Amino acid sequence: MPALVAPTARSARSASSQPAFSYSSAGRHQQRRYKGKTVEEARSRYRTGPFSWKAGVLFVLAGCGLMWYFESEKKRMQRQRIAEASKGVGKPKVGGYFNLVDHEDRPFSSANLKGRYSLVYFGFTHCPDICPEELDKMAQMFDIVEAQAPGAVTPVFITCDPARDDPKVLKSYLAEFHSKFIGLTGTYDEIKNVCKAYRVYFSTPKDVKPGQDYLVDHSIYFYLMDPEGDFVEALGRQHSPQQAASVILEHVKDSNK
Ligand SMILES: [Cu+2]
Repeated sequence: MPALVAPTARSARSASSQPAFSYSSAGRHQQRRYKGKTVEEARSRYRTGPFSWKAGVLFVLAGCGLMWYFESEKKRMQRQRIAEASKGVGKPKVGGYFNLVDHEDRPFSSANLKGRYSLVYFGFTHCPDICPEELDKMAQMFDIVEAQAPGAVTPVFITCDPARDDPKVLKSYLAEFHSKFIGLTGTYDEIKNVCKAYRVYFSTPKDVKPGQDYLVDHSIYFYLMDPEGDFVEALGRQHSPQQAASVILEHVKDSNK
């Protein structure tokens, strides 16, 4: 009997699950094959079975990938809808042709903005707090955009107060915020028309005496215009500089596709 039950180290491991074989060479062979098969089966099941950890990880990754793809596609479609809706027929057009002068007293028309996105802000240099705050914000978002897409966007400040904001005033004022900002001014009527084109509320008094102090109401929006000069989206106070920059960069990326 001792020979019968002298198990090898291997068979000892699975002894409990093995039936008691009688000791014969055929039986021993069978027993080994049987054991070998189960171990291999167990191993292969562990490696490639439908519920192995690798398959699980792959499954989760594929799921995440698909979700990411559909989410980003959905967002892209939404942006496209926003861009298309603002171009749409029957919608009041925002923006359009203008012919003004820049902060260097050079002629500057809407044609100078073609070929690139532009970020257009309306304000006036005597504005006590809103314009300085918004121009700081504009400088921040412009820097973020520039870092990722250099030269993609032209930042423009159009004054609503042409009587006081001549090119020289614009130049020194805007230099405090960003060296790349382009300041635009013109005659009272030219400015009134460009405000009208951009749907900016215009309340500038017409005949102001020199030295007279007055405030100008104006909308607080950054108008994102596409390379064709069509309105894309208005970025407002609800956007942080980072969020606004992300919105701009997404549109810029869409247009490069
Ligand atoms: Cu202002």
